[in-house]
Amino acid sequence: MNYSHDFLQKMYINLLKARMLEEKIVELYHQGRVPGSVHSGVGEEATFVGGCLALGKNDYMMTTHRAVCANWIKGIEINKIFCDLFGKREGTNHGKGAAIRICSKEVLGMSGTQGGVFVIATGAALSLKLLNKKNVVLAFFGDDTSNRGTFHESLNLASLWKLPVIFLCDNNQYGISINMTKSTAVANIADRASAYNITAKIVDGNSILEVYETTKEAIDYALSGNGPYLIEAKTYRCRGHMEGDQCSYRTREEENHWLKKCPIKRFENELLEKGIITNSWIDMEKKKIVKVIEEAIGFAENNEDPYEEDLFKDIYA
Ligand SMILES: Cc1ncc(C[n+]2csc(CCOP(=O)(O)OP(=O)(O)O)c2C)c(N)n1
Repeated sequence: MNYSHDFLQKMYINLLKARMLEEKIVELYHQGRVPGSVHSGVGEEATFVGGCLALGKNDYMMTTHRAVCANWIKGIEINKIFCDLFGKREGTNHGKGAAIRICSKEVLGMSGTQGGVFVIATGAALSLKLLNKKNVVLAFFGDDTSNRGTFHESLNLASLWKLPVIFLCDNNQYGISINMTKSTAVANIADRASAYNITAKIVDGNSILEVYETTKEAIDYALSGNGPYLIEAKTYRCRGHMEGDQCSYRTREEENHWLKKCPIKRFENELLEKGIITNSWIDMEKKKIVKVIEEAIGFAENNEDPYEEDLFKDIYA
């Protein structure tokens, strides 16, 4: 596909935003400023950003516990994201869910319960179909989560009812400390799609262009009434399952091998070689992002803690 320089620059800026946000969250966590747990998405940004950029404003997106950055790219205000991270009142979950339960109209929410994403995304796609809306749901999920029953039940119904849902697996090869080869009976998550008559494609999850183009293809496919689509993006979780994990279950060689495949550096080099961006432009864009992030942190730090009477608001029972 041919892209304008403006669009490629926009993609790169979004990759930078994702990386800088993920790194900032890690830093704040280790300073004791983020309560709860942090599951960093460093290394997987091309998958999250490529998928989100393919979506329209009224398409839905859903993530797991890992992709805080995807929420920013999809359109949630950064001030709100930091309020969530700090457990403040003006966060999307009003101080009730910290880092892994960001939730708003643009995104259906992060699912900290492994497998929740499939049922919620499939249900949302059913409502889009019943309401005759020309939109899709993009559901990110981890490789290990495809071992849960909800994956199989949801894919079956989504296929049977031809629902406009795209299941995008960020296959980072690990479920906590277990390599996929020890937990999962198939070599590729995409292999599971044929059991439900679902079209699937494997992409390089560290290539933003591959993820973006395939997600666009999947959206066209779903909007033409063909039903769901599964994308498996092969990538790597550069940090531990959660902050504090020493990663004693894998080798430093393996980590270094993947560090060299950094999705941001890779796209940066491609654009630099083509003269689409320059080093001084990169510095300028980084400074702008630092400012936005620092201002959002300031906003959140000065935000109120939830009130006692907020405790039972926005919950079902
Ligand atoms: C129902 C349920 N069972 C177990 C857990 C604990 N748990 C949290 S993340 C995780 C592994 C997830 O692996 P994967 O789906 O590959 O996503 P990743 O963490 O690699 O992004 C597990 C078992 C949970 N959150 N929910």
